[in-house]
Amino acid sequence: MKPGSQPPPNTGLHGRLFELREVVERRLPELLPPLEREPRQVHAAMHYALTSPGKRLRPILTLAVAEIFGARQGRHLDLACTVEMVHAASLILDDLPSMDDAALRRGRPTTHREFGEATALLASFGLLNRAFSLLADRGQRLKLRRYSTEDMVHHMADAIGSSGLIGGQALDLESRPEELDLERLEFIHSHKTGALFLAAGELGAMAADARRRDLEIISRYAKNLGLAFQITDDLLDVLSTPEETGKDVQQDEARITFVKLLGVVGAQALAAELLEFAVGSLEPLGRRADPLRSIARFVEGRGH
Ligand code: GRG
Repeated sequence: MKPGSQPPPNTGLHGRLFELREVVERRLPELLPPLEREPRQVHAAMHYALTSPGKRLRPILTLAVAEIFGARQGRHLDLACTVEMVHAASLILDDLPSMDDAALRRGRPTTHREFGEATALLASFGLLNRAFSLLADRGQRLKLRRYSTEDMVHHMADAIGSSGLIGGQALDLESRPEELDLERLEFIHSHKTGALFLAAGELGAMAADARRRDLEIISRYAKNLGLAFQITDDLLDVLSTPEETGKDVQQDEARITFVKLLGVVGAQALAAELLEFAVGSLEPLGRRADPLRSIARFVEGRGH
């Protein structure tokens, strides 16, 4: 470690997943415009939001999926990083005063608290556009047989759009607590959180030119993983301290969450069930899907 640099945060990731996180960490800042280039404030906010210490679980998922289908890491790393860029862009928006009004994210002031709202908004759109520009460029370089660059761009755009993240977020904001039953809550979060996990997994399979039926296996796995992840996020909110999550805790007080509907034990049971489905769908891939089983175990561990 360089003198003066910070130790990596304790993400709870081990083995290959930890190594993949390191690889992503090193690459992310290299993919953004340099800090000294104008508009400096927007570029600083893009770097701030993207490189603050997150788990990098979504790009790890992309890389792990691509690896099990035999892709070489150097070829799909930047594609995996585009998923983290979209995630960082969504976190900036999610934290805004008109949305969650959060003060703290990843143990630091949220982007709008640090740079002001206008710069935070521009940084979010800057990250999204950088992600799509990279996706188009790196997708083309892969010269795949089964998938086109357009397939990748479509998948990502759909994941973010009003039938994905934006849709889930909109329904989350507009739903009155008394309208929320388990079915609606699952619908909201399979879009708001699940859609990007799905895109991350599918992008990994496409980047490795996986067969269509293997892509379907990954889609089933990633859908269940994404929803389980959100449930464990709700569990963390009640079971952890701000030091552990890096977020304002009990931020969910006014919101309906899986824990509020099902209780801690019920939410843990639902997460476990979804993860069992996720892991069950990997059966045809045999032992080579072990890294994806490790990701599922990691997610389950967060909710205890
Ligand atoms: C236009 C990209 C875009 C989005 C607009 C604001 C919005 C619509 C959607 C919100 C999506 C969102 C932030 C969902 C929450 C997902 C979630 C559980 C985030 C926490 O993820 P972690 O724990 O965070 O992986 P780290 O910090 O580790 O990356």
